[in-house]
Amino acid sequence: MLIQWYPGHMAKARRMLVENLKLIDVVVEIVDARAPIATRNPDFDDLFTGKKRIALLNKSDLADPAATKAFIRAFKEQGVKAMEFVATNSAKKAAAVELLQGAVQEEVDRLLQKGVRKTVRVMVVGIPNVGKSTFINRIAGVNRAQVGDKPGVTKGKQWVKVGPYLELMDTPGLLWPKLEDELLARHLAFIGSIKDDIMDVEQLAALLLQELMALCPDALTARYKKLEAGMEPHALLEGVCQSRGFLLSGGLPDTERGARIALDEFRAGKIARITLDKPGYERQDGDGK
Ligand SMILES: Nc1nc2c(ncn2[C@@H]2O[C@H](COP(=O)(O)OP(=O)(O)O)[C@@H](O)[C@H]2O)c(=O)[nH]1
Ligand SMILES: [Mg+2]
Repeated sequence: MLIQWYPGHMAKARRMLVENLKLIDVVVEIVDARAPIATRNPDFDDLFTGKKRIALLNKSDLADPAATKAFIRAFKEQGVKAMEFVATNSAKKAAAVELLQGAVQEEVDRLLQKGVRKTVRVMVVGIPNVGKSTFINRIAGVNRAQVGDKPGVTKGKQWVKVGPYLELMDTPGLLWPKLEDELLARHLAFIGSIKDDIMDVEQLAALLLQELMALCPDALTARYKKLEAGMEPHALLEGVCQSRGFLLSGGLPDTERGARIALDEFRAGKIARITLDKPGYERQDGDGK
């Protein structure tokens, strides 16, 4: 399904992360709350062995709140500290800073007894477009990390100081070499973590509409009035065009326009707050080897 999944610059970025690991006290992995399994990089288990790790379920404003809570419980059961977050507002900023610093509190206290105030260094990692840079800017309170609405905006390494004793390192989005799980691949594509220009958008939108019809039929049919349960994926896409009057001369549905609109509206949270992944799902790829 996907070409150019693991471009050369990612292998280079991975090496850069490894070289900087010795400087790091805590690793914060940002995942997308709409797909907390699909947006976790399975490679990170090997890469960050022995490091303190925190999972941050970002964009929780777009996800189903009950599902987010279930995922946080599941992370905690695996021994991973986790919290939900919305990097585009400040509501949980203080709680996040506390979680970051608390992750190495023992070491901070130990050094303090020797009269040394430790600077906690946090590496912020994750796949492209989950909100790493937005998170750093939120925590640091200034616009210092570059933010983009497309994957791949953060190219190099970037340190950002948050007060005198906390530093965050922004990193480029990292994927893993083999994406073999079709369902998770779709979820990544639906939320926009894979560049659209390497996929067939019409096929992608049709599959998204099919999945939404199963997950939230009421919200979907309320937004696009011509849709009905039981329609085939391509018929759903045509139904979006009919609902919006996206017709070409001759009356044929403009499915390319319909596809872009359906994807954009889903990604902006306009259909409903939806979580695509299910807690407990066992991934079929990416053992990192
Ligand atoms: N709705 C919503 N959008 C977010 C959130 N965090 C980041 N974004 C948006 O997601 C896009 C990618 O953010 P960016 O920080 O560049 O991602 P990065 O590639 O991981 O550094 C931008 O358009 C952000 O405004 C969030 O919590 N909620
Ligand atoms: Mg970035």
